[in-house]
Amino acid sequence: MPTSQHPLIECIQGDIAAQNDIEAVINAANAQLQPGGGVAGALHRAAGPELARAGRDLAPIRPGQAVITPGFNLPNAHVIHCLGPVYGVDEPSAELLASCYRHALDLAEQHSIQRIAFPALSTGVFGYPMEEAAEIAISTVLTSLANCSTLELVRFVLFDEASLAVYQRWLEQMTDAT
Ligand code: AR6
Repeated sequence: MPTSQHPLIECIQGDIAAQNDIEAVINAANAQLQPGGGVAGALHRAAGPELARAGRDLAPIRPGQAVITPGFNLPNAHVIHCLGPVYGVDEPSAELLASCYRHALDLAEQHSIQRIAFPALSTGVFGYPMEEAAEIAISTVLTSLANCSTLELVRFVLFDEASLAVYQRWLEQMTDAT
């Protein structure tokens, strides 16, 4: 069940490639915007080969950057591709991870997107500890939403129950504190 400690933010357990009611899904991309494992694998499989072709024109991207493409065969009109930092390698990691969330939300605003879904960027292959990554994700989105006018829903889609619990706790803590 989604949580609703904030009117515009929810956290669910699920698959980022199966968010049928969302206009833009965020990809945990690689610099070349090509298929990979985890999130990038799931989104490219569901979108079809045109997504990789669209990526070729925009690649490479740098850690912290975000670019937008159509969603092709996905149920979503857009994919926003973010290159998260590799933990302990791309520094400052926390700033680069926050920058991914900020740039993704900026792109959503520019394209008048109302409903957006994020996976837990950098917490898989890129090794970012879930606890630290969740704190950055939630705090950055909360701060950025204050300046957004078109966004109506930011959904965090977590792959497993443990990650969902971490996100829910941070969301609760930070919305109680404000
Ligand atoms: N839906 C939602 N979350 C998922 C899914 C899914 N289908 N699959 C995995 N996760 P990752 P990164 C979770 O590795 O760390 C790729 O190969 C996963 O459990 O996808 O940013 C790219 O090509 C983890 O918590 O992204 C890049 O090279 C989180 O999503 C590199 O990996 C992110 O895991 C990007 O690494």
